[in-house]
Amino acid sequence: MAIRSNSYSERSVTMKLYFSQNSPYARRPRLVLHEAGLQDEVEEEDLTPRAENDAVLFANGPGGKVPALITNTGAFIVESLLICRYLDDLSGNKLTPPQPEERDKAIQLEGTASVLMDTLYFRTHEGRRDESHQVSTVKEKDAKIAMATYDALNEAAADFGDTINLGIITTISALGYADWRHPSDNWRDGRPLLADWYERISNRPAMKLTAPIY
Ligand SMILES: N[C@@H](CCC(=O)N[C@@H](CS)C(=O)NCC(=O)O)C(=O)O
Repeated sequence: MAIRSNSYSERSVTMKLYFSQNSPYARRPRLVLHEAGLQDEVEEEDLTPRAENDAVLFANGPGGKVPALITNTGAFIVESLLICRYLDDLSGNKLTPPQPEERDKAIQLEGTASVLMDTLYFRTHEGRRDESHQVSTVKEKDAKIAMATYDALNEAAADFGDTINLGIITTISALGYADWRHPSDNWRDGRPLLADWYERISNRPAMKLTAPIY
């Protein structure tokens, strides 16, 4: 598999972020892009991974997944966490708190919310397998992790205020996905801090623009 060559001259070409509207992973870098004000530097293209779009995704790299970023040096970067870091760096770290304590708290939050996103995503896929092949202990364990993660996020929400950072962005992406794919988790129940914060933050234009559609 050929990896795209570095044929672009630096800063001469707008970067491109491939996304799919309902991918929680793709929502993370999209939120970074909009919250850090990088709209003029990075163009977005909806490339939902399905057969007709595979050619573009696979032509650039072996994963065939969104999100993916083509940089202005021609590199093709995958993995939401890396793309978020790349874009934040480009913005002059607008979404990373400068103080060590706040920065570390934001990274801890990002990790917790990443665990939630993965566990929700895996549970969705386990649930799609033929009933006879599903492993109930896997689904139960993932559901238990999700519940513990919602609790941890509720506790952390006491300090969220109206701050936007990479941890907050991952939290929004994971909870938006939970509402879509796992509404029966009822994550708001007994977690008023998280529920109230989410209600408020969801009104921001970037949150509305990137919310899953269903
Ligand atoms: N670890 C990756 C996960 C990306 C991922 O799984 N993306 C999904 C969409 S939510 C995808 O492109 N799936 C298409 C496929 O697997 O064919 C990340 O953080 O970016």
